Amino acid sequence: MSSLPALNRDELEAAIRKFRLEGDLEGFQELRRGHIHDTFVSTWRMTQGDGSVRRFLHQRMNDAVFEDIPALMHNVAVVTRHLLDAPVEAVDDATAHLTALRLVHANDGGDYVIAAGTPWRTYDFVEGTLSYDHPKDASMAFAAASAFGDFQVRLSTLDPAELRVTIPNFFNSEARLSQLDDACRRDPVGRLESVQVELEAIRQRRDQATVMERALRDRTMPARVVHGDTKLNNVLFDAEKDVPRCIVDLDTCMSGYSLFDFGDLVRFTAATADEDERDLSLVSIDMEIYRALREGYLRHASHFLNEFERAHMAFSARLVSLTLAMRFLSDHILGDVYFKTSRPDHNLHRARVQLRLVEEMERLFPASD
Ligand code: GN1
Ligand code: MG
Repeated sequence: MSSLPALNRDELEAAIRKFRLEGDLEGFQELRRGHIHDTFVSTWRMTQGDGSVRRFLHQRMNDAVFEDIPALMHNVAVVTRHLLDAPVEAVDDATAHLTALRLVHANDGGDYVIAAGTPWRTYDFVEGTLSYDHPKDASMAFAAASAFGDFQVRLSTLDPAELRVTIPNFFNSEARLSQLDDACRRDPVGRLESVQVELEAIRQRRDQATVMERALRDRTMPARVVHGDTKLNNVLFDAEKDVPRCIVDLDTCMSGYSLFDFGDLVRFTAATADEDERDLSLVSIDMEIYRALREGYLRHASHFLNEFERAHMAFSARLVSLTLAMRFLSDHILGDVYFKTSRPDHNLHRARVQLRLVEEMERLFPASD
């Protein structure tokens, strides 16, 4: 299981106190979310003024996954600043209440600190919001997709070259396939024999892995700044009004291709089951949600998508699922060294869900849809 070394309360408090936070620390607790970092929330009572309470979100960053933390934090700082400065172009229900994440500076003025041997960062906690693994209804899916489309529009004025590559080939399906091939050649924990069915499903679709990379190489499709992890739970919704308030998890904001974000949004949000469901008969695509995601995404993104991109929306949903299946399967074969796991064969179950989603998408809509 890939996770960071355990932490005691004193170490956690020492890390938190390295940031410019005012008032009395009342307490902190862990927030269990995500497969990569460790997240905590602290509560502070103001000693001046009305004695109100403020909360902050702290993350112990996983420097095994993100080997270049300065580059990662450079990107987060550039993107948050750009979002805070960029005006919202078209205001509608999905974008009217959006705010950007705000980093809290460390006492030394930097954007992150090293504490107990690992890197930490702090954000303002976005109060009064909730996140969802499954949309309540089609209008929530539409709003999330619309907010991600708007996010891309606002970042379209940021030169992709300003952002550093934090994980090489992160969006590159060809490279993910080579990494899987490599994992199979090494087979370090002897799991290869037991994953032949999954490997065969990927083998039958190998050709798909080259489509987007070829289009990027011959400039049929432009490289653009993307979010890179557009799961529904990376949109914080207003707890009362159900409208998007903030897009979070900016770690993979880098140069990529726009449809990656659309594909990732579909494979997570339109899925009828959890990402690690064991009963594959429950895993399919909710077509009403799928259609709402398309419409929502196009609400803002249609202004800049070119002909190739418009023609490959459905394909991208298949490809992003297939590629994530390769990643989960590689990690299973390598002995679970990347994604956090909490049960045996967790990554294998996750890979199976993604492969089932690919099959369901193939059954339910054409790639050229
Ligand atoms: C990881 O940790 P989390 O849940 O934000 C992963 C994404 C995957 C996702 C699958 C840096 O994101 O690429 O799509 O799991 N992030 C990284 O749930 O690898
Ligand atoms: Mg993420």
